[in-house]
Amino acid sequence: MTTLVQRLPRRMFWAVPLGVALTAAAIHGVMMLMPAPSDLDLSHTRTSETEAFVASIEPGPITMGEPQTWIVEVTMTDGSAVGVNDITVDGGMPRHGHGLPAEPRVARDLGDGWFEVENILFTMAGWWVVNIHVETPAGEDQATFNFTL
Ligand SMILES: [Cu+2]
Repeated sequence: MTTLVQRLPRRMFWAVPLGVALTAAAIHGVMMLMPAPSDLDLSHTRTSETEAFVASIEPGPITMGEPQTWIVEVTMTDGSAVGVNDITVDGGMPRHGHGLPAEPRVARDLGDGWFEVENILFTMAGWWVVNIHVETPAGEDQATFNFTL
């Protein structure tokens, strides 16, 4: 059995990586053009995946291209306290395959489960997610917030 590559004349070998690259670019292009799911939950209070906590965000008006500072409230379902070092924030654009263009910082513990998160940046229109991760005694859990800009 001969493969496609073996049957190609040697001077045609460039066509293989080019074909792979064009296919990948086409798939990426189609993904980028797909609209966000119509049933996205856009609420500002979400329960985490394993229901270890509930997170609420106060994003305020979002200005594209300017780092945002959000107030985030994290309430553990079991009533335990959560500290600034237990929380990380990340996100990205699911349809574009890239993360946030800047790394958010959980900058300050405001007390009573409230935290200030700096450096949340959006740089293009489309569907974004922001994930609040909390390290719990049972492992890591996350709550996901959706935004369409
Ligand atoms: Cu993007």
